[in-house]
Amino acid sequence: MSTTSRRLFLQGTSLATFSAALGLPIPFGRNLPLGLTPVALGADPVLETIPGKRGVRVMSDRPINCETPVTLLDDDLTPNHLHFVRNNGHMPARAESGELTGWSLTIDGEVAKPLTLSLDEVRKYPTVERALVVECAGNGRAGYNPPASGNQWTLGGVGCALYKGVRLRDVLKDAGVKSTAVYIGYYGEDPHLSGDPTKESISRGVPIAKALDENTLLVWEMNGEPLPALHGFPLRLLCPGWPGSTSGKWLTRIWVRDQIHDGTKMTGDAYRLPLHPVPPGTEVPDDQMGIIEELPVKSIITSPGTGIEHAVADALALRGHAWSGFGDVREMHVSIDFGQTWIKTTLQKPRNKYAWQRWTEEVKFPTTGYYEVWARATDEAGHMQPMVVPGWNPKGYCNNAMQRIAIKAV
Ligand SMILES: Nc1nc2c(c(=O)[nH]1)N[C@H]1C(S)=C(S)[C@@H](COP(=O)(O)O)O[C@H]1N2
Ligand SMILES: [Mo]
Repeated sequence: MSTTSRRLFLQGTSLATFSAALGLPIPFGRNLPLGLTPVALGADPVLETIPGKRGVRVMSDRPINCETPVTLLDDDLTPNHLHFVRNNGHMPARAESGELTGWSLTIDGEVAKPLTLSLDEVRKYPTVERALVVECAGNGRAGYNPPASGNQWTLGGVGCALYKGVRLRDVLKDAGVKSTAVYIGYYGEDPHLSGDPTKESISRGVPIAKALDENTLLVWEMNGEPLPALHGFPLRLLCPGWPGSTSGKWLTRIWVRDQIHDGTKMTGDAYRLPLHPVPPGTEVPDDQMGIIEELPVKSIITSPGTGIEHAVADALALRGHAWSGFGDVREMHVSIDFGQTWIKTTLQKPRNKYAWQRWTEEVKFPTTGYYEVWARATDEAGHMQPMVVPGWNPKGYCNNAMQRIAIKAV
């Protein structure tokens, strides 16, 4: 081979590889200098924007994962363009095209009468509208040490949007759930990252009791709009209070199982915590891990942002939200003296169960200097947020440590 033809050969090989990895042709590929990797595939292959999102922090774009800066989470209802995204696979073509032809939802397994429903048929069940928190179980992962692999969520892997849909229980009752039913498993249309059509990106579920809970929904609308492509168009499952991963997007099937669902990311250490506390960094055998169910009580400070300067003569207005997988939040406190004393804040009732609750408070600082505001929620089950990161776990789930912000009183 001549030097030129060898160069062209190498160029062709790498272009084909790049093109496959990007999932796109590279029209000007012949101009790409040999040895130069496309930016989108480089060491930090993160696009700064995701179509449909504004202001979010993109952690990865293949698959798409982005969190919301905590100060942008102040709305009672998180707008669609600010709601975090957690994808495990590629976006389904249907979500991007908005095409409904060929879509249906199948309910099968341990049911007397399997159902296959069009979206119009799903919509015929009694409609409910609920503001619901969706939180990724990995939200807060960045706080663990030794660090856990995966997206380094800080505080913004959470949102509370208004959803319209029907109760899953009404559909399941129509199908006639058998007494052998113990769990449901969902399937969605999102292709596996490898492109292998026999693999699912994720297929999780919940025990039948949670599936039949009146708050577990099948939803097609988010904040008054058809479910956005990134959030599961045309239909998604919502299991509020539980790991976001149980709320299957781009839903096509619910399999009623006679055993705990064993789909992708149900087994091993995925979405599981050690059954007993372990020292940080421990390797925990699979049989010592249990499935995460209710997410722990948590709160955020949405205003002010950390690091502000504040005039010591003025009261400082604090605001945020609090929520828990175990029911309503009962009390919300803040401290400006590193936890010596606590001020009970004004806490609103949730709009409905599993919506987050607004808290507000005004504090005054005694003198100029450095302060921290610590924020701590307590739920009606009596759980309180810990001051430091809770029990270390191999995948870095369920970090509900109090949020702290820095204030310079001047
Ligand atoms: N089909 C499908 N459903 C899915 C996922 C996914 O990758 N594919 N991600 C899950 C995870 S891990 C989370 S935290 C939530 C995120 O929902 P959101 O992207 O609407 O915020 O969706 C869940 N449902
Ligand atoms: Mo998640």
